[in-house]
Amino acid sequence: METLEKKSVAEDPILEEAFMTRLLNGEKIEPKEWMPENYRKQLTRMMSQHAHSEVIGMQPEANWITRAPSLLRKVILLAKIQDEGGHGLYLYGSTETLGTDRSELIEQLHEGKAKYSSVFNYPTLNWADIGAIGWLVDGAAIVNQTMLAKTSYGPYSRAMLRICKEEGFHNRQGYDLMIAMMRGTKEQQEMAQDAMNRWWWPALMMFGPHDKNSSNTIELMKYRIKLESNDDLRQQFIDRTIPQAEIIGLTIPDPNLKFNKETGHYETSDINWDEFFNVIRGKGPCNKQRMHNHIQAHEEGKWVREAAEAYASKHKQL
Ligand code: BYC
Repeated sequence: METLEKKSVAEDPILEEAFMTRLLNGEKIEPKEWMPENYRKQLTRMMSQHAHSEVIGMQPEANWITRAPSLLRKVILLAKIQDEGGHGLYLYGSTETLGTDRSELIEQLHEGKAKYSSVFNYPTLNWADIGAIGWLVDGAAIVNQTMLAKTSYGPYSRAMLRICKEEGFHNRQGYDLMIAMMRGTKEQQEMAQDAMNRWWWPALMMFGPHDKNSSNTIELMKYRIKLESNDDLRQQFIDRTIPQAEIIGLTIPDPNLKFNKETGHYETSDINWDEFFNVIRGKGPCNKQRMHNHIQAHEEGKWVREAAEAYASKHKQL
């Protein structure tokens, strides 16, 4: 695919001031408009990481397609996984508008230069994990993405609007699955609690490190790419999810959890940050497997890309 010409110049205080004024006025920035190089770099990093997460995130759920307990659950799961692939496509497309070709973004992922969400490096061990992913992982993603729908970059913001609508369905089907398990046998209830125990902390880690350790937040907020901090978003997720767990009889795996009546927020134990940093450095339980599968699928799909390119170039000549 043809790479868009990069329009920015590295430093230009006058253009930068005009750019910042546009951001303060709540204007969206569009692909061919001038933007500071750091704005482009931060967006490319974050959006490509987001695209990779959507696509890698298909793997833990796909693990259960052949074992879904009913035709209805299988159809729902297939539709959800297909949606995640579509989200990856919108996001790669949006990222390309910043001037980096998708093949380069994928190369960065395969070389370990680009990240994807830590949460997808955990295994799906029982059927209730599919419920926990929809309810907790998509639930965390929605909190983050509802904020990103107001981001300053037009193509990212528009992709988020559509993605959030689909994530709403994903979240709902996950919670519905957990409700069904909690209404089931003692064994099914134990499976649901086991899934809750294993996915709660990784879901909280999705929001990234504490604000004081978040190297990118200040610049991202200055450029109105991110409008709220990691800790603020994480707190919103905690506050809305705990009552949902309690109402269906699930226990949050945190002995120190308490509700602070004065602040109106739940307080949790601190997250195991050693675990988080290990996972994002490639040492989580499934990092190797996820990358191996992605690289293999990419290589096996080479002929499709070649055929599509040959067709496109022939079509251009006609
Ligand atoms: N995992 O300065 P910080 C989905 C990295 S998928 C891995 O706070 P930032 C779904 C961070 O990149 C939806 N790495 O970063 C799909 C940085 O390293 P670099 C996924 C993480 O950017 C299928 C360093 O740690 N959502 O819904 O300010 C099935 C310091 O962090 C993580 C998105 O991708 C992490 N969790 O904030 C089901 C949302 N956290 O890059 C569901 C878009 C941090 O400097 N992304 N790091 O080397 C974001 O909103 C932000 O990038 C983050 C991090 C909140 C993730």
